[in-house]
Amino acid sequence: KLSLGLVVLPFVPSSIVQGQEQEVRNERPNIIFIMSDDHARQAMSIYGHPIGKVAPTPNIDRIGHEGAVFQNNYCCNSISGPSRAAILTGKHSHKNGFMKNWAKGFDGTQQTLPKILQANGYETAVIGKWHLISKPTGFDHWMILDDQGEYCNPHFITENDTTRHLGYVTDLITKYTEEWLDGRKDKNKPFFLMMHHKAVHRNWVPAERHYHLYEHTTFPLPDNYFDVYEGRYAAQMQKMNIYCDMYEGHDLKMVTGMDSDSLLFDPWPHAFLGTMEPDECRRFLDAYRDRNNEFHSRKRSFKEVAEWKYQRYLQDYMGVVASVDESVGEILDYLKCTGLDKNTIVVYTTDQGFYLGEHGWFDKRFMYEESFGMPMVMRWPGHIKPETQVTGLTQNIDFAPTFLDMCGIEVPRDMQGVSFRELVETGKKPRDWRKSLYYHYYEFPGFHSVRAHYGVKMERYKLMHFYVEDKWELYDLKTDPTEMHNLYGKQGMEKVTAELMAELARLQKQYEVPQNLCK
Ligand code: SGN
Ligand code: CA
Repeated sequence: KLSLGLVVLPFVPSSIVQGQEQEVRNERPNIIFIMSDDHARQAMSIYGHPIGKVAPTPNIDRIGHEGAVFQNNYCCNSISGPSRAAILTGKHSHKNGFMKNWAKGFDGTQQTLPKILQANGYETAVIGKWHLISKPTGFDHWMILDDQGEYCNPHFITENDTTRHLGYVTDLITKYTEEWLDGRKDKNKPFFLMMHHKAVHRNWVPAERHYHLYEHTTFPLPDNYFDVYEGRYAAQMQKMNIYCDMYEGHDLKMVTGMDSDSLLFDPWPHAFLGTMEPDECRRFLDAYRDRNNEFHSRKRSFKEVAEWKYQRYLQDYMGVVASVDESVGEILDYLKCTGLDKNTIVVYTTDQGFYLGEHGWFDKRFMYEESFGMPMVMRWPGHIKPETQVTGLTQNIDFAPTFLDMCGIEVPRDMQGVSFRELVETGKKPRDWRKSLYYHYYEFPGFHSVRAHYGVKMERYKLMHFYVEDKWELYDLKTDPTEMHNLYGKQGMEKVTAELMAELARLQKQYEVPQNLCK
């Protein structure tokens, strides 16, 4: 039965990798969309960054090696709820109505990807972080974390109740995902599963088996860790600096002194140590004791403390990544064992990028590359060749149209994203592929004090406008990939600036951005 006025097209694979023909069945594919939270591109070894080299992610990389790695994938608004809403709807924030994390709930009556898939015969489920201040719609099964969710013994919400579940959040989500896959009612139906981890979100509490994993690892400090933000107004005004703004107890697990069990500043104890059972809490504090004692064993300069904090941050962050990577490995093994791997598209991505000490920061929100970029890998045997590199500009608003296209379902005209199926299946950019991306961040005032801004990214240049304060920034990503030198207003940049301004205006018109949202 069709609804929403949609047409199911006969499923014809648009390209078949030689030698794998026998594996491609003329069936609509299943989709497992695995999305973590705040997982930086720098922290996935397939992207070749020095951090990924020190702490590799072999299972996530496996998806990319067996399929495609997206080199230029971006979000449209670098924050959780808005990115999730863009993925569900294929629309920019101003169109789907979810522009900030905390303003109002997602309007679940609108058209969404799971609803369309469901109406076209897919069994749909979401398990894990939802973070849209609303009940999921369009899912046959849902089991979501309460708000951001807790790392230890988290609460899950279902249609019936909210219950605390004993265990580590990443492992529980993996378990419930496999249980759902096992228990699907009609195994002849294709399925669409959104598996959404809480990890790697703040405050970076590793699974107990990983407490010591990176304890003695030294991570490479970014060159611009001590950035002073010259010529960049909004960067000067933010509050997301590792050595100034990170909470020493909550985030860095620092204690008051030698052999102390009292954390330094932790504004939300109920969401951290308070979630652990007494024996778990003891083992946690014991695990950090020697390294915290070592910190207190001598006096350190401001710079030394700042560098120490970076190491502690990365050790915990990558410890949390380790369990996500294990989870991905487990799901891939599950698919192989059950034979589902042959006709299942597997995606691993995250809701937006993140800073791992670049500019001295953690968190996201800015249109600078680290947080604007969204790492993504995708495998689909018989359709995506191993080791495919996707270099065209893609964005989270494209996911819904792409999945519909891959499932042989017509893409509704009002979706603003476009299908990148051809890009990923051929590894080549169609000639008319987009040359620019639009970005718009709204959440100010808000956590971390990042000023509202919109902007345009083209292959080489990026223009950003912090519109409330009317401050512009322009970067040449070829000569300045870490965006340290604001070229706006500099001599010789007039022509480039005019071109970017025109492109920005064109995109705002194309996407129908109301002018009152740009002031
Ligand atoms: C929490 C975090 C912030 C983070 C937002 C949004 N503080 O409020 O650091 O920016 O979530 O993150 S915490 O100490 O409570 O974790 S998002 O990924 O959900 O958008
Ligand atoms: Ca996030």
